[in-house]
Formats: sequence, structure tokens, C-alpha cells
Amino acid sequence: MKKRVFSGIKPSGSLHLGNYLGAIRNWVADQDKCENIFCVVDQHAITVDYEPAALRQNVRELVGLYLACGLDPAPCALFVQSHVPEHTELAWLFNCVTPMGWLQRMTQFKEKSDDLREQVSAGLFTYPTLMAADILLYQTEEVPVGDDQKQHVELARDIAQRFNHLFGETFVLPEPVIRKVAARVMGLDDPSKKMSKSTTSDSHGIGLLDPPALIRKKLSRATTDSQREIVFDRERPGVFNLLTIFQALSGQSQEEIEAHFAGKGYAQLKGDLADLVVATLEPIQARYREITSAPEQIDQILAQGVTRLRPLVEATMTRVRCAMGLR
Ligand code: AQP
Repeated sequence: MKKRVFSGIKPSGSLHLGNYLGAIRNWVADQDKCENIFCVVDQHAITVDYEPAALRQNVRELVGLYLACGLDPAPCALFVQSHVPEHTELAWLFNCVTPMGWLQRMTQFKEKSDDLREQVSAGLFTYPTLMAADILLYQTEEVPVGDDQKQHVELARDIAQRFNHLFGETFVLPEPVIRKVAARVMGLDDPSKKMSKSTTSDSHGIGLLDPPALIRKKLSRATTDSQREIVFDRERPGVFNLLTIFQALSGQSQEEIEAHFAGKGYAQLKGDLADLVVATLEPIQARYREITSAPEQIDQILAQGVTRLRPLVEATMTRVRCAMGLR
């Protein structure tokens, strides 16, 4: 039996190398071994200030990139979260069984709400219950994510357990699946912060659609340190981050990479890494241009995804509504 896998990305800006290495690339690698459900989680992107026109554009770009990175609509159901209204219905039901204390402990909420304080939306606070609904609606077994989402997947598991305890066996308990290499790609300008779509600095992240010259420029400016040796050392986060990206893209071992850069300087590291990033992204960008030139095909793929998932959605929701006394 193939494991059922669910994951998603929120269209809150342009995708970066962290989203690719921490998430999409791993989904593509395993798509023939699993029963795959991949979503564009647009309702998560409206928990902070946003422009409706930009959101619409980001959703299209994200679906185009899913396909361009290699997700195949034959083994994968691809869809947009808001096209399946049961995600928000189930999220409300979960809001009613999730203790506030569980949500208050979520580190991503604390980080994102720090500057906003009283202005922060209730949606940002309850984001993890919507994410639990995304996962549990499909009776998901595995959730492949980057390291930053581990806590949210664990919360989904806790909510499933609590629901099963209160209302009877209803949900499969999901497991996060996190790769060892590049599970948390850091910002090029500040390697103490994870690479994020919503960080606006020019030299923070490498966009999957960035042209080669821009990729080279950003990498040439990446923060390093005043030492000389090019080795994997977590105490030197800038160089460690560049080497980790190199390792993830080249597939070489740490020893091979250290031997390759022995006696060389940071300019060589940045130049070789830029060659590798450009060689990885150029074919993706070419496929992206081809795919997005036929938007009606994208719409068709998304509609097929929803149709394929309907029986599963209805089966879960019927059980949930009955278990909770709502039917
Ligand atoms: N820097 C990263 N390194 C490795 N994996 C990452 N992911 C995100 N950033 C990195 C993984 O990408 C998937 C999609 O994430 P998301 O967009 O749904 O949420 P996020 O983690 O909040 O992503 P961003 O890019 O940081 O967006 P903003 O700035 O809008 O919050 C997840 O699997 C995530 O782990």
C-alpha cells in the first residue's frame, strides 16, 4: 500500500530555494512511491496584510512552479485550498476542540506577531488549526515539510488524537517527514534567520524565477565570515549555509565538498555555488514559461484535483459531522 502524503505552500510571495529544497524537490522525488495530495494553501496567505490581485497572481505562479519543478498531475492531486470549502469547515470544528494554550506555544505565531502585537489577526493565531484541517481532512499519513513546519504537523497530530479521544476513532495520525540536508535554508544576508518569502531585503533569498545574473549577484554578496577554511562548521552559519545548499544541489558528501574547496577562497565557493544554482533553476524556468503559456490547462489540472479528492473529503466530513452530533 502506498503511503498517503499531503503538503502545501502558501502563496505569500515568490518561491525561494528554501521552499524548493525543504519541500517541493522532496515531493517530486517520492511522487511515484506515494499517494500524493499537494495544495496551494491560499487561505493561509490572507492571515497577514496582502493585496488581492497579488494573491491571485501568486497562486497561478505557485501552481506553474509545482508543475515546472516536476510534480506530475497523474500521480498527484493538485488543487487550491479555497476550492474545497471543507478545509475551513473542519478548521472551525478544530478551533472548538483545540485549547488556546496549544496555539499560544506555536513559535511561528510568536515570531510573526511580535511586531504586530494587538493588530495581529485572529486568523494568524488559529492558522495551525486550519493547517491541521488541511492535513487531517485527507486522512494523511505523512507530511513532507521543511524543519520550520515540524511543530505545526505535531500539533495536527495532537488535535487528531484529542478529537479521536473525545468523539471516537476518526482521524489517521500524521507524521512529519523532514530530510536531513537543507531542511532549513537560511537567509543569504542574515544566516541566523530562515530564508522566507515575506522578507523583503534584496539579497535575502534566491527566487526560483530569478534570472542568472541576479542569482550570481545575490550569492556574491552573501554573508560569510573573516576566516579562510571552507568546511562544514555550524558555528560559522554563513559559510555553513552556502555549503549546505551546495551539498543539497550537488548530491556530494561533506568530505568531497571540503576536499573540492581545500585551499580555495570564498569567491570560488560563491562562484561554483552560483553555477550549480543556475544549472538547477534554468530548466525549471524554461518549463515554467512553457506551462504558464497555456493557463487553461492549469485550470483543468486544478479542477481535476478537486474532483479526484471529493469522495475522500465527503467521507471524512460525514464521519466528523456525525461524531460531533452535527448530523
Ligand atoms: N528556509 C527554508 N528552508 C527549508 N524549507 C523551507 N520552507 C519554507 N522556508 C524554508 C518549507 O517550504 C514549505 C512551504 O512553506 P510555506 O510557504 O507554507 O510557509 P513558510 O514555512 O512560512 O514559508 P516562508 O517561505 O517562510 O513564507 P512566509 O515568509 O510567507 O512565512 C514548508 O514545507 C516549509 O517548511
